[in-house]
Amino acid sequence: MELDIIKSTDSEVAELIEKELERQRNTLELIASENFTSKAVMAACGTVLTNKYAEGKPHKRFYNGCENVDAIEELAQKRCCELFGVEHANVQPHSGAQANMAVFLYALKPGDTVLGMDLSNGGHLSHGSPVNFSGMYFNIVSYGVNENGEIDYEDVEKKALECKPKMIICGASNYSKIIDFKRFKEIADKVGAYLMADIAHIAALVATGEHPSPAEYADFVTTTTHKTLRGPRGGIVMCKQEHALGIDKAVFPGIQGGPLEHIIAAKAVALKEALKPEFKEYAKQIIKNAKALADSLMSNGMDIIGNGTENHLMTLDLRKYGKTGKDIANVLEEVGITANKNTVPNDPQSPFVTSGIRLGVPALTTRGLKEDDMKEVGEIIALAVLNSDDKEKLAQLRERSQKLCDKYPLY
Ligand code: DSN
Repeated sequence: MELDIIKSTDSEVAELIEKELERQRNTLELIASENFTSKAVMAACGTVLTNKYAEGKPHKRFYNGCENVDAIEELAQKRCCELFGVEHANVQPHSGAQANMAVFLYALKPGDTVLGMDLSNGGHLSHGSPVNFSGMYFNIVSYGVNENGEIDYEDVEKKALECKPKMIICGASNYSKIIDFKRFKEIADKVGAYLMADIAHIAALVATGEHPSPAEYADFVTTTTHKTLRGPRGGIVMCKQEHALGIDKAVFPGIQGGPLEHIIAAKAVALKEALKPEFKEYAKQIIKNAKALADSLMSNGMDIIGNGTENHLMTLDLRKYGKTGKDIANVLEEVGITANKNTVPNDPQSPFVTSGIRLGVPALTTRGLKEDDMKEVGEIIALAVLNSDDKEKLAQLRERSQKLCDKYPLY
């Protein structure tokens, strides 16, 4: 940590960073989209590369002095193509939403129809939410999930045949089943639509074969780099060679200016880590840990949408206890567990209140927790739900979660 250097210039910011480090060390992180990068990834973010402007792409920049960032960006592209088995990768998007926006800009005209997963059913803002550019400038038709939290592919096909979308989006922010990319491709082909797969959440699982890959089916594959992939905050668009030029132009100058070469360097480092055999073990452990957590919660009487999980996350359904996601997320924070409220299928509560909690294990798996530990985490969560008004019991649970934090030190 470079905290001492920051401290000598700005003690206020340094102190807040220090507090955040302590928060991360002393809480159990179950937000499904968060993770802990390696020190190497973090160090790359804080390098002299932040000083460099490099609009354009490697060897076709608008400014001089780009030979080093060219080589770094090419390394990131090459590693990404190798890891995901794709023909082309643009590693410049500042985020997953920017990666998705670039695909929209390249593949669609304003007003075109897009079929995407509804946000409150597990989709993403940038898959057509009315409050996002995607929902404002395009005609969005949404599909959802059934009570078991599964995509109804018949329904997706029916909707596609009715609305004839120019693009279908698959991939989600809260979906605990395997996504059938082949089936989505068949539907897209029936109506002549592009297929975009947003694998932000499951990137590590896809990269390591723990989840089927969309690479051979989707025209565009987008991801973030900071979730299961364990890199810096950022996005990537992958595509077949025929779309490479158009996607590159959509990223720059279409929606972004200068790329963040320090973050691209960190992406390169993370992608190198993800190509190592240890990363395969990490992805396997994510699956085992998620299953262990779901089993522990269910054996302690909790309802999980779909009765389990096939990936890294699950949704705890609080309806039978008459409790809300908003309240329980706060209770969990009190016992040292960070998670987010989330809607359940056909949620009677608004998205600001919700009846569910999304739980994901990538960060705790990075920290080293194994199945037995997840059993304990499941018990702590269940007891917190059942005793949410009992301050004394919650204090005891806080001690139990602190024990796990102490057993697996962070940084
Ligand atoms: N905010 C992310 C998540 O939590 O899934 C999606 O962008």
